[in-house]
Parts: sequence; C-alpha cells; structure tokens
Amino acid sequence: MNELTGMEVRGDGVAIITIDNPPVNALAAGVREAILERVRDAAADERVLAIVLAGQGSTFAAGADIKAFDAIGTREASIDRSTRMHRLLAGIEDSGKPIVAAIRGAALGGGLELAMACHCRVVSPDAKLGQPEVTLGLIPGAGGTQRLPRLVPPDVAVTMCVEGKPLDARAALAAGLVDRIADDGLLDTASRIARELAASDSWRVTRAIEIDPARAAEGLRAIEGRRARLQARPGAMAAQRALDALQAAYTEPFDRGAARERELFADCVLSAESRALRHLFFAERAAARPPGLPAGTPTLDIKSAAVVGAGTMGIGIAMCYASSGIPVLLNDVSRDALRKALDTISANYRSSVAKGRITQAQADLALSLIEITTSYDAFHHVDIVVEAAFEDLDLKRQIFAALGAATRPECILASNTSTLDVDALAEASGRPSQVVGHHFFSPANVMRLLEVVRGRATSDTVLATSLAIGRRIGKVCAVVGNGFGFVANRMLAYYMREAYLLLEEGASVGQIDRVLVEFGMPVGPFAMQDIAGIDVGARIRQHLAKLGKTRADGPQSEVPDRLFDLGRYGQKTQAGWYRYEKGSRTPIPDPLIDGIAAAAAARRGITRRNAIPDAEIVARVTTALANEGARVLEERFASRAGDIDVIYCHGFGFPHYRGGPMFYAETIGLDTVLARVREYRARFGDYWRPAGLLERLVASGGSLYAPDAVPAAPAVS
Ligand code: T1G
Repeated sequence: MNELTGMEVRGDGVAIITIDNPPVNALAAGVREAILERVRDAAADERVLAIVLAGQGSTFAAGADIKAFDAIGTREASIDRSTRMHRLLAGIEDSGKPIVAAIRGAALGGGLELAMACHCRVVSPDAKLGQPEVTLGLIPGAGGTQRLPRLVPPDVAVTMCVEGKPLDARAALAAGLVDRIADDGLLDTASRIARELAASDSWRVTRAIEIDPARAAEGLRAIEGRRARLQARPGAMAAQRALDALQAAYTEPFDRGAARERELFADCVLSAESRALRHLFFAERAAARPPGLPAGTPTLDIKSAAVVGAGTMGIGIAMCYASSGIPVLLNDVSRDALRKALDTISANYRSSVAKGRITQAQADLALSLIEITTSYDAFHHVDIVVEAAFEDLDLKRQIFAALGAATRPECILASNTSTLDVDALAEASGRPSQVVGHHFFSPANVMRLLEVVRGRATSDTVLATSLAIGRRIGKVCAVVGNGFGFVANRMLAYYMREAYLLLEEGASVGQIDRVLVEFGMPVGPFAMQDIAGIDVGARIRQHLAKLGKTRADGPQSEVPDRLFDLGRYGQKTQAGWYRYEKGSRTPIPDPLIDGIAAAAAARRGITRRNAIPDAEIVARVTTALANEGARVLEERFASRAGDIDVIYCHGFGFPHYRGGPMFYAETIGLDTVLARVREYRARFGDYWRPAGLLERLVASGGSLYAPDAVPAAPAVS
C-alpha cells in the first residue's frame, strides 16, 4: 500500500510525506489510506515536529479517481465512500502535529480538499487550485463545500464550486485559500513554516473555523444571486446541488453541513448528467490517442506558422497561433482583406481584454506576432501552413500546388476545408505525406474542436504533430477519415435534413430552435445557419449537385435554396431563417418562411400537420445523428463512438451533460433508437435505413463503447 506515498524524516524534525500515484496523483483507493497511515506514523514518531504533504512530480493531486465513480451503484455506497473520505481528512486535521501542504501544479477536487484539511498551504507560482467537480456533474464530496467557505469569501467559494475554474497562486493567496507563495524552494519554505507552527504550538483547524454571521449572510445572498442566474440553464443539476451544500455551510455546524454534502454528492454521482460528463472527460483524452498511431511517435517542433486566407476562419486560426505565442504570417491576395482582418483581430483582442479574459500585455504580444503578407516569399521559414481559403476544390488545389513549391519539405501543409477531398489537395502539393486536414469550427479562436483529417498518405509524424499543435493552441482534437464532410459536417447534414423536413411538415423555425435549445444546444439549427451563413451550405449543395451527390440521403428540402436564391444568407444580410434589425443579432420570426415551407411541402406532396410534438423534433434529429454516427463508425471514418461525442460536444455545442449524440443514444437505449429508425422508415421512406452496426449491437445487446464495437483498423481514404 505504501508505495503510493513516500516519507522522509529530515534532520530538522520535519517529515515530508509525498503522494506518488502517477500521472496526476489521483486519490484513488489505497492512496487515501496510505496518506493517513503516513500521517499517523509521523505523528507517532518522536523525531517529528511537523509534517509537510506534497505531490510527487508536477502535480499535487488531481482529486478523486474519476474512473472509480462508475462503480458506485447506490446512494448507500456513495455515502459510505464519502464518509470514509471525510474521516480521512478529519484524521489529518487532528494529527496533533502541524501539517503544511506544499502545492506544486494542480490541487483539484479532492486534492484541494486534502490541502484544505492541512493546517497551512504553501504554493509554487504555477499552482492551480480548484473544485472542478461541477464539470463532471459532481460537487466536492470530501468536505470541500464546508471547508472552502471557512477559508475564502463567499463569492469566491460560490464561483469556484459552481463554475469549476481553478484559481492561480496569486488569486488563491488574495482569497485567503493559501498562506504563502514560495517563488523557489517550495519544500524548504513549507518546512520552515511547519516548524514555526510547531514552535508556536498553535495552528488552524479548518473545520473548526466559525463562519461569522456577517459572512454567513453574505454567503446566503451570493447563493441566491447565483441560483437566480442558474434557473434558465439546462444541465445545471450539479451547480444547484453545490449551492445547496454551500448553503448548509453558512447555516449549519460543520458536521451537519458535511452530512448534507454527502447526501447531495450521492444525488450527483448517480445522475445521468455526471455519467455523461465523466464519459466525455475520458473520451477527450482518448481522442488524443487515435488507434494506429504508435505511442511516442516523434513530432515536429512548430516554432512558426502561416495562414492562407484572411476571411472569418483565417482570422480565427491566426489568432489561435498568436494567442499561443507562435509567430504567424497571415496571407491573402487582397491587401484590403488583410487590413480588415487586422482590424477584426485587434477588435477581438480588445473585447477579450475588456471582458478580463486576457491582459492588455497578452493582447499586445499576440498582435505583435501576426504579420500580414500578400506573397509566399517568407513561407520557406514556417513549420506549418493552414490553408483557409474559399471552399472551392480547384482554388485549393492551386494553393496547395503553390505551397508545395514555396515551403520546406518538412513543413506541414494543413487545410481547413470542412468538406473537400484532402487527398486531392495532397496530390496537388506534390508532398502528400505532409498534408493533413485541420478543420476548425467557427469562430475558430473560440470553438475548442479541431477535426484532424488523416489523408491516405498523411505520415504518422504529421498526424502526431497535428495532435500536439492542436493541444498547444488550446484545441480538443479528434482524428477522422477523409470522406465527404468528414464526421462533423457529414452527420450535421442529417441533423439539418430532419430540421428542414419538420419545417415542411408544419413545425416552425421558432419551435424547432426553441425545442433544441431546451434540449441543451447553444442555438437551434436555423439560428446557427443564420450565424454561419445560408450561402455556405447552398454552395456546398451546388458543388455536390455537379457531382450528382447530395449532402444527406433522402428528400432534399428546397427551402434553404429558396432563401439563398432570395439573397437571404442570414445575419450578414439581415435576413435568413429570421429577420434582423440593422446592427442587431436578435432573430425576429418571419412568416415568409412558413409560406415558403408550405409551398415546398405542397410541391413534394407532403400533408402538413397542425402541430408537431416537441418530443418528435428531438427524437427525429437525435435519431438521425445516432444512425448516421453508427454508419460513420462502421465505415471507420471515426474510430470510436467517443470521438464522435467529442466532435459534437466541442464542435457544435451538443450538450456536454448528455455526453454527445452517441452517448445520448446509448443512454436512451440503442433498441429505442433502432425502433425509431424503423418507425420513421415506415412513415417517411427507405432513406431511414438503420445502420448495420446499430442492428448488430441491438441484436447482441452490445454497446457502442465496447472495445470491439467498431472493427479496429483506422480510416484512411
Ligand atoms: N482521476 C482519474 N484519472 C485522471 C484524473 C482523475 N482525477 N485526472 C487525470 N487523470 C488521467 C487522465 O485521464 C489521463 O489519463 C492522465 O491522467 C493525464 O491527464 C472527492 C469528487 C490534472 C489538470 O476534475 O483536470 O475529486 O489519458 O491528459 O493535461 O470531491 O488531468 O493518459 O490515460 O488531463 O496534464 C476532480 C481532472 C475529480 C481534475 C492534468 N478532479 N484532471 O492535465 O493531463 S472529482 C478533476 C484534470 C473529485 C472530490 C471529487 C487534468 C489535470 P490518460 P491529462 P494534463
């Protein structure tokens, strides 16, 4: 048991206890007990005056072992587990000798709760201290909701538990969460303070700190204020429970508050929301390790970049690189476009500074790293080029041919194409092994997803480097195969098909958008298209029509193309699916759309219904996503269902607390999904053919997430 911790008793009478459970010192079963055993050993050791608790490596402790939560099946089991955790922390508090937490790197969740049970906290400048449990659909379950309000002001406690964002060292010191920042010699500083506490024979026991009435009243006001803001937010169960637990801290003695916390934690850990969010936590990390890419594949060192195309996407991509400290050349044939791009970028940084997201110094540095150019002359210096030009295959081919000549052989040539054939671009470049798809999502400097498209010839090094640079510029990456629309847009076409057809059948733009926002989407499909531009989709349909193809199987609604013909491209033309007042982004319903939809339905011989139930709208679009997602897996354009979940949650804002479209399908039951596909096939037509994978899994009672659910070989076109 005790190889999970270490202990060294120094000559100055300080025992250094080290948590040693790589990679992040998760407080898994055995680790917690090992720590308490060491503390008891040190407390009983006459040589020991005081104790320092630290983490091995660059992390103090990343909290409880998240993997272990799936094994908790009952409230009783959850409460029993929390009670043992509470006893452990009380054992540390009551050790009889002062314990100083020496925090390097992350002290998160149970890791921070452990530190708060220590009698003093010393941190290194890179420390990050937080209660991120809410991002996992949980609340702090080891006394964090009771100890934190005893150390920091109410607004800090509420924000930390409801938003889950960590504090850095300076903010933690300012809030009173930590006692000292050790610019160097963390362990020495902690040992010195520990000895001083021992000498003073007085140290604070956090749980014994009384919350004075004024702070308690302030706390209750902060909770009410936050509760009101949470009302409208779907998927906020854990945040509400966190507020309930904090409320107990401001109204009950410690032990009663702790008991309340255990009850509330049990609500969360067994909830569908938490299961979904825990799934997504691990799916994001797994997505960074695509099957078929050997672990430890060498990566190229990206010290400089270039972006071709100064449009909306090019601007966002250039900001991603510059904001991560990488010098970037922004190229466009039009000097006017480049000037406008720089203005937009400056404005974006100004608004980020105004919102307090970055400092003025960070904005100035990023801006200084962006250089505009109308030529490829300096491209032989860069390590990666991301092409973000107009979505036209011939134009992109020309660009890749020129890039193949203008850049060094080892330079990575990436395309931000959202639908086109990456292999065709690779061929045009003359260096196919260096070509890869880097599909960003709009706005590229905000949306976290990077869909990495592996071409037939893309080398392992280019793929591994794409994942590394994606992570460095703050993206969550998922690797997909090179097929039309890759994974994200391919499945989106089926989501939109159902939205259009529901419109023709009698639902309104407003109803469909409202229902899907209530389901948890950040915006409905029609408002989303008005933001992205109806013309973008229309041009892709026109390109496909030339190839005799459509974006999705089944009937093609003419309504979006009618809007395109009318020049209604969305917000940029103040009219699309909605109307917009000049300078406003507030969507105004437009009865004209219902007229166009009714006419289209009549032409397709569709009988419109007076009312379409909200539940049918959700069922139709989510079933279309899941069925096409299963097809994407069986055709191996995605390697795992979890990759699709990551793509939809970080690319389109699919509600994280539902885990993604495939996890949602598994949650409601694959048999239910298959039954719906068959019902729709009978009602609407053969285009609702069930995916073979779906039928096989239902027949075998299998899971999309079983290791053998999808044949292993990765997708290369
Ligand atoms: N449990 C289990 N595995 C974990 C883990 C954890 N808490 N944290 C990380 N891992 C795994 C991760 O899956 C990956 O594995 C490897 O460690 C490296 O992680 C009682 C209820 C600490 C900031 O929410 O935020 O405490 O993919 O790639 O980018 O109240 O990990 O290599 O196989 O993310 O350097 C609360 C979660 C738990 C923190 C490091 N704690 N972790 O980031 O590495 S609930 C958290 C992180 C709790 C208590 C409650 C980050 C990190 P693999 P990584 P990183």
